[in-house]
Amino acid sequence: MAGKESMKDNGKTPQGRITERQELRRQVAEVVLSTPVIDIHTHLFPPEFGGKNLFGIDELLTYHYLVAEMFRSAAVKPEVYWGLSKTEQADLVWQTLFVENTPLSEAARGVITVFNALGLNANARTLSEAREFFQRQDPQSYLDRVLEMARVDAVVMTNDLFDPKEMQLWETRPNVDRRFSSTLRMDRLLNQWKQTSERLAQRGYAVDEHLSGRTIAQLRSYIDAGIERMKPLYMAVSLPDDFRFPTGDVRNRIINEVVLPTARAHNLPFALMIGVRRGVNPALRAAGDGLGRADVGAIERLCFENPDVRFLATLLSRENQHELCVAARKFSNLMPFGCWWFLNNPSIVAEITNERLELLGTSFIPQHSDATVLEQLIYKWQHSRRVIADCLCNSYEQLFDAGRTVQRLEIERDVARMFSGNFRAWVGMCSSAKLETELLPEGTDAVSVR
Ligand code: RAT
Ligand code: ZN
Repeated sequence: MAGKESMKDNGKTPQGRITERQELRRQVAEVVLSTPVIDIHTHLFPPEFGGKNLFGIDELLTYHYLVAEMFRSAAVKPEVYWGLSKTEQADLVWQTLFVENTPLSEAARGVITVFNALGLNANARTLSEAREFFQRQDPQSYLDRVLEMARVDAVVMTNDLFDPKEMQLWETRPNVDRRFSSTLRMDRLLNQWKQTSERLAQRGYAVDEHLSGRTIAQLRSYIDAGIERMKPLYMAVSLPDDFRFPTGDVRNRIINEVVLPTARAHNLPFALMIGVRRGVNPALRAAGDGLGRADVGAIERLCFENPDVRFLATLLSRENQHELCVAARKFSNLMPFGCWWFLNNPSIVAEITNERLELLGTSFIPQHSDATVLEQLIYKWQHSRRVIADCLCNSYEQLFDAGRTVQRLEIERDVARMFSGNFRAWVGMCSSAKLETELLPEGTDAVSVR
């Protein structure tokens, strides 16, 4: 290992520079496993949202990632499966993927990680012990425990302001758990405008399918009211693989005339999640979505035309990941985030994280959980942290080989930047000046996180 300072027995120089690979691996793992994270995209809700707060074994096993896998091994037709009760569905998934087969897939292994973390028997043949355990839990203290286990400091929800039922919940819940922040999900606005405009018109809004008359102004004030109520950190949309920009179609017009002006007016970033092909096999319902390769040129164009708007971007196709890194090198208003959905597998997370470290240093957000069920935070973060630690270690080792050692404080700074600092700065959770003083070790030059 490189480094001209004299080596101490413990693998560190008197200045705290780490000079042994084993010691480096130990310290990086320690920092990555213990640094609190902001989970910037989930589908979780706090207990005050009642039935939307999903936790427990039946929810875990009926997660659509597992349901898709179950259909590959069980001789059950989708229409029969959907007619079962949730308990029966969970039993079938357990029997199929965990008893009759070895749970080798990432989503199935995740359940095993959760069982172990909670002290449950991962070799059980039935779910009775697990069901008893989850029934005993008090939602509030259990939430505290799970967040602590996952070392998740803050959870960002996905909130649909075009869903009247969800909006009704917001009206009656003035105090949301402070660890949960909201985002405004724009899918119904941007992907189903015809139906959404009809529903809004029925509710008395002066909007129409062709965006004529007062439609744009009405949409702006509808969203402004949602922002006032929900105090979101950003706006977000999932888009199909064939999303193009600019085109002048109705979606492009709503982006240009409603979403981007709202982003400017409220200083809110806009998150683009591109590449999903909804309903490739509709019989599988939520498990039936697929993916396709997106046009990164559309993101570049949005960033170029709107230098005053901050964009977050995650792409579903593995083939898009390198292009996204290159686009981020061109546009400092673009923040790549997460290894989304079908990419959240160790081999692919490693590949993407290495690519991002090599092209972007620490100026990206390596992961989000996309958790829908509370306990998924445990496995998704545990699995991701291990991979990220390995990738980071490799990068530091390469740096050592090139002639530079790192200190513990530098590792802590780097991980804090990726796990929370980049996001905080992007959404204005605190000023970057504050971040710099919080995160940077003494005597190190301040580097802007933006
Ligand atoms: O990852 C998922 O669970 C997907 O089903 C979607 O929720 C996706 O993440 C999305 O936000 O659209
Ligand atoms: Zn999601």
